[in-house]
Amino acid sequence: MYPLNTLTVSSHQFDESRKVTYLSIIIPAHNEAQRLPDTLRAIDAFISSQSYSVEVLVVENASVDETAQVVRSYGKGHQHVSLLQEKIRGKGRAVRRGMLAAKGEFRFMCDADLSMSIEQLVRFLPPQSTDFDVAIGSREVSGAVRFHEPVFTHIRGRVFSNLVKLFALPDFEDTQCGFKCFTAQAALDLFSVQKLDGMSFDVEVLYIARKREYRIVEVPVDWHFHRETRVRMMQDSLGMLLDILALRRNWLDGKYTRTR
Ligand SMILES: Nc1nc2c(ncn2[C@@H]2O[C@H](COP(=O)(O)OP(=O)(O)O)[C@@H](O)[C@H]2O)c(=O)[nH]1
Ligand SMILES: [Mg+2]
Repeated sequence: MYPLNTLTVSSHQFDESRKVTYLSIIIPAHNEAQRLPDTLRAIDAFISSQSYSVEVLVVENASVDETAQVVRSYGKGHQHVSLLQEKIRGKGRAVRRGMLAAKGEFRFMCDADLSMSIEQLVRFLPPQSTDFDVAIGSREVSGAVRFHEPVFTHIRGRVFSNLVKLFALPDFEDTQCGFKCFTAQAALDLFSVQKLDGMSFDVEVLYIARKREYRIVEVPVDWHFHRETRVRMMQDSLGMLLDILALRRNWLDGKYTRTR
């Protein structure tokens, strides 16, 4: 691990020969051609105010819009931005690909809609968060604020959270926030055995992390509801419930045994 104060050059002056990437920002993107340009610009503005090296990996799969082209063209003028692609749909599949391909000492997954402003990323890194393997954004812990969330959406989310608590992770109030930071070691260890390709991969990753006694911290976030969603209400919700019920069985069956 490289403490912040050992990397004193700005990201633009960064000495490539040291080959140290401090932070990887991994953005899963499905049909995000509209939202991504603003997001990439906001991330770049944030990066330019930080004193360490950052790479941005956008992982696209199965989009029917211009997501890939948007990222390719943005990446031409911004060499720290790369596009990775998978053929088959699934947020879990995309995040796994990004986490395993990343080079950063810290690997941060980040929803394309920036429902949490990117400036809050500093809350997930030293010196604000220390002694962790996994730092998860939470909209429920003390200090978190939700803006403009419709009541029904909130209730649906809470029902899901309570099912997660009951069947898999009793200690966490919010496993689904799209902003989570992993140390390189935790990312490689967890995502190399994690299997779920869809929206419930967060629960699976945290379940394995808990079983392996990783240090998991919850980071309060200010989170803004965005109506536009890639979640398919019936299909994804049902799939997520079945996935959660399968987790403990998978663990008992040794399906998460380390491969290296
Ligand atoms: N690569 C990829 N990203 C996905 C997929 N489904 C959702 N996402 C991304 O996951 C993030 C969260 O999606 P969003 O629609 O904001 O979910 P919500 O906030 O829960 O309604 C966004 O960056 C989406 O583009 C998928 O199948 N593949
Ligand atoms: Mg969203």
